Amino acid sequence: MQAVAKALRGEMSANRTTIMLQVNQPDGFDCPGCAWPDPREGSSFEFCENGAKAVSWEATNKRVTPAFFAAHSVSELWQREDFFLEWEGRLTHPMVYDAATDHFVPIAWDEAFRRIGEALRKLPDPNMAEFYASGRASNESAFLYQLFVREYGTNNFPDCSNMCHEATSVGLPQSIGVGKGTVTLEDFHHCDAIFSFGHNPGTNHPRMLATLREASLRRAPIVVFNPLKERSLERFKSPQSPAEMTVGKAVPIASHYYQVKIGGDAAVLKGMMKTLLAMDALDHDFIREHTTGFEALAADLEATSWDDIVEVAGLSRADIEAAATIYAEAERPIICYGMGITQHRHGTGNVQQLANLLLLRGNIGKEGAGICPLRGHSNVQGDRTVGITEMPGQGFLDALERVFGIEAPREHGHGAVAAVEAMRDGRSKALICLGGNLPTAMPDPEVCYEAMRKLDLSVHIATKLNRSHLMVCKNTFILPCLGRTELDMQESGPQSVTVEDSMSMVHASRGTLPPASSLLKSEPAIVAGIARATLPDSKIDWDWYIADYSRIRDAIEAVFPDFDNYNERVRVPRGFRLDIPAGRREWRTASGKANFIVFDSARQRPLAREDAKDALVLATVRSHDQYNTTIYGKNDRYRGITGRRDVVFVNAADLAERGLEHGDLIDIEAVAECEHAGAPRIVRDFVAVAFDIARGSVAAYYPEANGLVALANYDSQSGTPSYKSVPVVLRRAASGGKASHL
Ligand SMILES: Nc1nc2c(c(=O)[nH]1)N[C@H]1C(S)=C(S)[C@@H](COP(=O)(O)OP(=O)(O)OC[C@H]3O[C@@H](n4cnc5c(=O)[nH]c(N)nc54)[C@H](O)[C@@H]3O)O[C@H]1N2
Ligand SMILES: Nc1nc2c(c(=O)[nH]1)N[C@H]1C(S)=C(S)[C@@H](COP(=O)(O)OP(=O)(O)OC[C@H]3O[C@@H](n4cnc5c(=O)[nH]c(N)nc54)[C@H](O)[C@@H]3O)O[C@H]1N2
Ligand SMILES: [Mo]
Repeated sequence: MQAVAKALRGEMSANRTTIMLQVNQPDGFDCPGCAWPDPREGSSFEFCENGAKAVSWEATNKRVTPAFFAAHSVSELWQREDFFLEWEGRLTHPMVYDAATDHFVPIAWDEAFRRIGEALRKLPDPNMAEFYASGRASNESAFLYQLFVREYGTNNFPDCSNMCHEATSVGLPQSIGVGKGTVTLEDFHHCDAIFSFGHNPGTNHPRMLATLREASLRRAPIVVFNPLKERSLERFKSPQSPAEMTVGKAVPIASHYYQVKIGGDAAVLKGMMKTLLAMDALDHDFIREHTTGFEALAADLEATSWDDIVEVAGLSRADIEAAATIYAEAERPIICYGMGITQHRHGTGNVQQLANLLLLRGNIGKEGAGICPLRGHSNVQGDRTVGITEMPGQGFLDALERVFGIEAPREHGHGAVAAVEAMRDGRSKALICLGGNLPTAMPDPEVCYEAMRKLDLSVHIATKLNRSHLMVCKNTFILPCLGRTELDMQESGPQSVTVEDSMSMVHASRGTLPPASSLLKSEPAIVAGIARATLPDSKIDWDWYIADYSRIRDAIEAVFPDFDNYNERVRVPRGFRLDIPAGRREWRTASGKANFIVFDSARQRPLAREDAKDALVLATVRSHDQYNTTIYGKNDRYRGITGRRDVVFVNAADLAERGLEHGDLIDIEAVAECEHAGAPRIVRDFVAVAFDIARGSVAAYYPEANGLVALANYDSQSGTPSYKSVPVVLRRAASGGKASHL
């Protein structure tokens, strides 16, 4: 709890601090930190230092007012660190960029809406506008947003999912007919083994540690595959257990920790499946009754040699066989995974191998077993559910047309990479952002920044100032909105919104704090304001929906039968679960069965340019002190880093082989096969940190290392950027020095 108290101190006044008591309570607001669900009884929020940081970051007493913008020009703000921009506090007034003075100046809401509407109407084609969404938006704001955009006439919905779990959204429907996890929190109480691939829960889903601890205490094996030794996956001290806190005895988490090479998971999974085949540890009845593609999978596994598997995985055959044996002995295993699986050139293939492994033993659709993607943003899954997607299904569009009398565009639109490419090439001229920090989160900042500056219109609906707002173009607006913690008062009274967690539970969230400024509008109200001004002949009475959000929920229910009785069911504490057909062994795939999907091994040997000797593979990761592009501080407690973020974690033997040492300043050059020699992509003067990480694998922080990731380097199936497989070479920095501190 000490760390939680520290996270709050100085940020919030005493009465604001009591807000913590309402986080993730049935009548309070949903924690904006992550999408891990809460138990039916009580809340595990008290565990969560990083949830506390996310809440206090939003509930800060500091303000970014027109006086702040008058004092700082955009060029000056551009020179400041990302940390400074957000640290200055909450946005209070709608602002517009004034090129003559290079300052943002206040503007009245109606005038801002009018000018935005005019600019959008002026575009020759609605497909020249991009409508980004980050995953904090509630179901209500996301639904209205997509409705507006489709009535306007495009399916250009780049969103943070495109950089995150798109490999899940694309991969799992092909495998099991649904792009979401199949387990509930309850299943974790019944499982007898947990396999964890490529996620770091101590930092990114801290409340999950309570669940892992409980499983460890009842001696369920927890098998971890991660190139880095992440301390919170090794052991955990529960703040709720006096014995663990005072005597200092931590509970071990991982029973087995395998340091797979970056990008080696598909090989590991193939090795595990090959072992199951050899042991004949398969559920033949399930395979016969519920699946297709087994023969092709088996043939491919036979044809794949152990030598290849071992080389790509970076693990011995004995280790992989041991892991497979634990899996085979479990009656009810759960597989959890995060960005270490999805953010690769073959992210979709990775996800599908996880599904294959489960299907071989009938481990989907039975209590205590299944697949568990750890979603990122607290409502990223819900935003997708209610229609934020560039690839809408025809049935959904039919329903929109039927319910609202609009004509929905049928052609698929742009995801995040395609949106940036279109802006870069001048094919798109407007960008509206419902939250987030798109160009900072994307690969290749230089390309993204330039693309932003070429637009005719950019609009940022945001709680805090960030770098994307400073990439100004002809017409740039910052529209300040209410956050989760704040009271949302509309004509019919205080409003609740709803969100969906990683396990498909939909529940209400109601803020109670007085808004950071009397001028703030809610996200749904801002979307409605833009819609009204853009579509004078709209079929939709936008203000009527804003007066009472239960009307928006009724509309969601009318479009999606799954939300049957939405307003009633969401009143129940903790809400209700959306149907996951695969969870009851109903496979909504084209074949009507669950599909084994063969991993094309050629895909795992991509990466480096031919002339690149000596390449290592770099993953960009989060520190303990950040929320995506929001940097809270420069420490990374569990990895032992203090006061800096310009570090690169390298195996000591890999350093020695290059004549380098811990603390040396080094330059990192990306050598992806899509890079042109002669146009080097380099970050300079990073500090080498000798770390317990797999040989051949290195790691650095996001977003500092984003300059190494090429926009063209993504998973061809899902479009997810390969933030976690960038081939690089390391060399002593031209400056030649050593870090002053580490
Ligand atoms: N406090 C906090 N919470 C957050 C966030 C945050 O930034 N801060 N972000 C939110 C969001 S949007 C998301 S998507 C999630 C992200 O949550 P995570 O998925 O945990 O995110 P990352 O830190 O990117 O890295 C995941 C892990 O993958 C490992 N890894 C890297 N490459 C590989 C590989 O090839 N194979 C395997 N097996 N492992 C690999 C890394 O060592 C790291 O431990 O967290 C959400 N929650
Ligand atoms: N190299 C590298 N790049 C990555 C990743 C990686 O692992 N490595 N991870 C990727 C992933 S998984 C993701 S999800 C993306 C994240 O990309 P984004 O979701 O675009 O980025 P965030 O940093 O979460 O956005 C932060 C901003 O959101 C705004 N904000 C906060 N709360 C609210 C709110 O309630 N409403 C509104 N309207 N705005 C709000 C604030 O202005 C804040 O500055 O980054 C991706 N980029
Ligand atoms: Mo994410």
